[in-house]
Amino acid sequence: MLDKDLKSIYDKISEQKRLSFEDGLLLYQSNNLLGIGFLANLVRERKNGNDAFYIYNQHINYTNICKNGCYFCAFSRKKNEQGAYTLSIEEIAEKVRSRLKEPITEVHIVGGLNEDLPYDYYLKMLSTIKRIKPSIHIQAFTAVEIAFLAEIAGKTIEETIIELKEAGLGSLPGGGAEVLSSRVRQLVCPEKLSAKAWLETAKTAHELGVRSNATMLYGHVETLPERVSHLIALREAQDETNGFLAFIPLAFHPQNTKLADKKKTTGFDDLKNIAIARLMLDNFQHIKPFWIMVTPKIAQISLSFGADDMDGTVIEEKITHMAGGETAQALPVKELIYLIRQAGRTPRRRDTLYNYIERG
Ligand code: V47
Ligand code: SF4
Repeated sequence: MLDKDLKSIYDKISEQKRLSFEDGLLLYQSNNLLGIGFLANLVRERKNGNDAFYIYNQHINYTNICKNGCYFCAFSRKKNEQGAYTLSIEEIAEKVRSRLKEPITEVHIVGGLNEDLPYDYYLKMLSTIKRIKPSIHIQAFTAVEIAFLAEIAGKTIEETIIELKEAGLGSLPGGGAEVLSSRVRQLVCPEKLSAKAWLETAKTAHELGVRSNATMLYGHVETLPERVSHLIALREAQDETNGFLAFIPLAFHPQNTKLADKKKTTGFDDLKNIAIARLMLDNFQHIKPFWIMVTPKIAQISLSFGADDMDGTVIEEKITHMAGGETAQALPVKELIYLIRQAGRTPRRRDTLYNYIERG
């Protein structure tokens, strides 16, 4: 199953040696999907045994009005454009209140960069949710939103994170990383926070005790070496802070975007990407395919290709669905458990920080 090139990577993996840029490129250039998956599975089982995690969570996208207008985004709107929306604090509160009976442990909040919202809106959003359900972990605002909030508040990134944390922020989602390359950002999101600033913001959060995720949006204009460099940039940041919880590859959905001429990613590329991430990111504990983007079927298979986390119930997702995503809006817990069991793994309900939760 392993040809000569993959055998050399097998040797490194067996000795727990770090893979180089060249190794990463070699993996991306190989079409030996089963060989790459086999290697990734070795690392996956070494790190997480037979566990496959999932979480009972709820997503809220508070506004789609965004000044950035990234070319890959079908979710964002300009202020007066049809379909533009902003949820009031009361509407957000109602979304949380309406599901109080469910054992949701995390609310995951991401939105656009809306210049009409005051800094206070974000603080109120956090404190209101915490008042309604004090035990909930709020995973909110990507590094891009954090940098924007600091700008509108006239504060440093550090001061902003401290205040958000006091208001109830638990951790940051991993969005906004896209591909950490100035060439790619210039082509697909020229207005967005730079790669360097994204990494600095994530590291500042980690230093303040706020963990975060990291993502990579793949399948548009990026080259294979740029994917490898992205993974290495994350690995180096993780060496410094150890603050990243999980890596989530995000498969680009082209429909309704300015890059609509691009093809959708294939299952082959999705699995390869997950497996290579598992192999390159030796200091990340968790690799999480987002089933909303890669489909529940690919997410399930990926549990044998390096992944150890099925994300969660999600409940109401807009970013992928506005870009032509055809997956369901939510997966019932029963279905997640079924998919995990059918893959021969042990389902583990987790909280945001990957502590086991007994199912009630
Ligand atoms: O940064 C935007 C991506 C991200 C498209 O941390 C698209 O657990 C695909 O942060 N096709 C936001 N992707 C979502 C996000 C996230 C999602 C799931 C889990 C976690 C986590 C975080 O969505 C953006 C961008 O990279 N995105 N448009 C699109 N057309
Ligand atoms: Fe705005 Fe985020 Fe969409 Fe970019 S990806 S346009 S920053 S909402």
